[in-house]
Amino acid sequence: MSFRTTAVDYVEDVSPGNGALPPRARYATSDARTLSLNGSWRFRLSATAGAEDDAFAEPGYDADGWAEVSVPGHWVLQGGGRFGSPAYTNHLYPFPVDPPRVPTENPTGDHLRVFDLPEDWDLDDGGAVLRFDGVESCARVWLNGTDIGEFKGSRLPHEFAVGHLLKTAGNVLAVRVHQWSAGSYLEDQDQWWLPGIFRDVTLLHRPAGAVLDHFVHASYDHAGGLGTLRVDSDVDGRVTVPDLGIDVATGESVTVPVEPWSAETPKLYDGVLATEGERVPLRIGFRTVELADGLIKVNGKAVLFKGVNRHEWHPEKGRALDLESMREDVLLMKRHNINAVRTSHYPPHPAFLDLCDEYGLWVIDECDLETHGFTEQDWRDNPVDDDRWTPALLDRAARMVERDKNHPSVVIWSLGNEAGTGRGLTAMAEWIHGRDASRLVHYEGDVDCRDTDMYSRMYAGHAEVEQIGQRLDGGTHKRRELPFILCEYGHAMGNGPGGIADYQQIFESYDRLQGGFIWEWIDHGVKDERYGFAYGGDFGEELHDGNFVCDGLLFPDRRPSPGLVEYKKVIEPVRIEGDLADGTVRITNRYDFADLSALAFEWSYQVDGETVESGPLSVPVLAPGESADVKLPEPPAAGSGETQWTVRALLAADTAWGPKGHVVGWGQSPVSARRAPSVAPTAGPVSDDRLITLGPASFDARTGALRSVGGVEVTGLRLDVWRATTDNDDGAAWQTDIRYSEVWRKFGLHRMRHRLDGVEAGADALTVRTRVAPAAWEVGLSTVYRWTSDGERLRLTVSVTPEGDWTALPLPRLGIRFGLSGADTDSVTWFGGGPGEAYPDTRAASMVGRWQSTVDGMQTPYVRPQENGARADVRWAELGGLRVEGDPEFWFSARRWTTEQLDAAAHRSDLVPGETVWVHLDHGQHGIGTASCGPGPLRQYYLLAEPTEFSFVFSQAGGPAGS
Ligand code: IPT
Repeated sequence: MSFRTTAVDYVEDVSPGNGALPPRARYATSDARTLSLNGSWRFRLSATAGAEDDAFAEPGYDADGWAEVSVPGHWVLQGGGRFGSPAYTNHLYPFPVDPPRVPTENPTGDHLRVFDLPEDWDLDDGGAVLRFDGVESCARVWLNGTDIGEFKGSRLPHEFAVGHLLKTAGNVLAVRVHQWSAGSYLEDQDQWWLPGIFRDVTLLHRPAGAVLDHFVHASYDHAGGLGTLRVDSDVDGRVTVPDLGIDVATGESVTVPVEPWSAETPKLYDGVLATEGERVPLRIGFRTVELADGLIKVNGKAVLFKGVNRHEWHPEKGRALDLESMREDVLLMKRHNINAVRTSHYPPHPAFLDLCDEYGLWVIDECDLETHGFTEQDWRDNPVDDDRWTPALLDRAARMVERDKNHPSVVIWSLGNEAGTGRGLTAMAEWIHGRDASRLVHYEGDVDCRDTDMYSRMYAGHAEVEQIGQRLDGGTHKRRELPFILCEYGHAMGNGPGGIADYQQIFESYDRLQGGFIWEWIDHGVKDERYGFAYGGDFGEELHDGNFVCDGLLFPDRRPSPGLVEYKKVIEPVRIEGDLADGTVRITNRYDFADLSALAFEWSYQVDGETVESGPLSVPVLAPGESADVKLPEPPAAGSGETQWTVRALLAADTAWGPKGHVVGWGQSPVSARRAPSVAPTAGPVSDDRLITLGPASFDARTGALRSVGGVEVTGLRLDVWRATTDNDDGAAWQTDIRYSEVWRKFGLHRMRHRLDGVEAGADALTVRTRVAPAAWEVGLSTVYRWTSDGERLRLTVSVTPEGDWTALPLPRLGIRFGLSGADTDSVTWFGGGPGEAYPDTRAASMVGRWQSTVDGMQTPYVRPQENGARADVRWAELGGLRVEGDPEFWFSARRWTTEQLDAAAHRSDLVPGETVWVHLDHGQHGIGTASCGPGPLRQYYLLAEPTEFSFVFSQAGGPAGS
């Protein structure tokens, strides 16, 4: 008996499918009836594609014994493990590369749903269409026992004409879904492999004379302020736009004064396309996208993309995203000053684009195409360079363009991602250019820009981007004439991304650079009882790429990570700067289209981080690009202390995406500088056999170790250079740059030993001399702790002198750590940078003020635990009854586990609070960079091993503050 049956041949066929209708424009609703077939479906899982025959598709089949799954959904995320599990690979195909063949082990889900038509659905009036918005990866469909076709193209819609098959009641819809198909070779995106009917299934009534395909052309002439509208429709009808007094026939152009659409001012006009059989609502945005003067221009102006790459993700539902999560994504983007989305790496659920139109985001709509795994064989046999696959590629391009062509937010079509180069891509670009000349075409893999309208790269370092900005990068003649975008940069894996402020500064310095898109929006962690959030490998995959799937600006539950807060600040649309001490503040409008009329400004004045006065600041309504110097009021009469101005730009009124008072941008400037704490060494150490006392402190007489300060017990105080390496310290395996965590571990910076060289109780100081060094190497840090006191306060000065050759070895951190009783240490107050985490190259959003949190609240919950939670520029901090002042300011963190435990943890669930709170006071931290996929920290953020001295003053919290 032959195992392969004709019934499953289509699975391994390079063709896109059979039986589906030509693609057409998508619209959310019309007056024609629709029936959602979402909900609970009967489900049967087989291990292979040909295991079961087609009997289940026959009416009357008894599926009572079957399980159930929710549609939309992925079966591997349902059934508590009964239906297999998710699997994650970045670019490796999780099956042998033998295109278009797939493994015999091909999980196949039979889905069954019986439905009645609503009573008033008239079967004699016109036809009906069955629409699948997304099925991974290949489906065959039967309605009432009739095989209506099969399709591939997971994140693309497929429609079938089914009117002739429908009955008023008891319709049987059977869908067989195969996890692997020839299509899987085209869908090698860096994400979980998640089979299933993961988007909506809908039955649409198509009355006689209903709209078929229609194309809304709505351009804007910025010189005249005029919009031109023409709606082409396969079925003739009329187009009305009441607010514009438009009433024209389809195919006819009309030009009227309009307000244009932009991501900043997303003006949509409601219209209707009425044919004999249907009234389709139109949401029209007038805008013109063009390549002019070597720049991407919309409505005559060059735009600067402040973008993110967005995969669809929900920690429980995978890519079966609900509307509320989509809206949350858009609102979070808008509230964090993001103005653009690349829909990496496939067209999103269509409702997401409706939201982009409505709230205002520039969209690069990317096709569902990636063949990255072929890189392992130097791109040999790459489907995009093999004519047999071209129909499938063109089908994908058409399904994207036709579905999404009426969205004003979509300004650029992208052919796909990481698919090498080849004739198939050229064919796609040619087809798209021919079908829609009103948008530009993007593909990063086309380094010569043969087929594309912009030069695009990913993860290029700062210096190279600057060179491109200066047009010194060479390349083909065509490329040299084109604008540049970084379609991916700032890899947001774990702690980071570092260095994005430096990128932004470069983007803003050269016209050719039109911004970039952070990789990526959200961590794809899977909610998991064992781990909190699971990542690659947690489901026993034989091949996987670990936590590389958690590299977003949002945690999997959509809580913003510090990276998003940083990005918000870096890309803020209004810049507030200047030496505020001279009483003026310079405000710059960095929008491309909007003036500042939507914003209200507010000044406040802080003494020692506490606001003593605030008030409104009147700022002229600046046009895009304009600046003004605005006079601040007389500074309040404040006593001694450190003083500063803070100026904020807020939403003046509620908007569609943010409430009145939402902070859009801010700036700060010192007025009078901080006075460093000084302690006159009036008390001297007093020793007995066991203890040395010095002012409020006691020390072990033999080791010189601090035991207590002002009654607060302190353990384990010593120099610390180690941090639990971040994903960016670890770097990607393929990086050619130095991967610092490897070097650090090689030289033993995680296992430094502390040799005691002497404890000297002098007249006015206790001096403890040590050498801190790793086994096996001659490098070391000669470290002297010098303790003095004025009787009430205790000052520690740490002097560090590197010994041996450290030139190639920056330090992860340099500071001290010590333990406090966990039971007595919970709330934390500090004056310095906050409220969130910051590191040398991720500190733009760190605002100087008085902040309060708890030890637990100071932790950043990276899915894979790693160094986190440092607060920058801390003048003083209080916790566990202790007050610490820094000279100079320091990096402050505290946690209920040691750095070693943090370093060893693979998931949050590995972090078990101990009895001690470990406090870190760091003089320095090494930069973060983005070497998990991209360049490491810039040189200026290196923490070099150099002779260094820094001090802390300890006293009882709440005691006399004095400085
Ligand atoms: C780049 C991919 O385009 C993206 O999908 C993602 O995998 C990202 O990297 C890393 O998270 S490809 C990279 C190897 C340059």
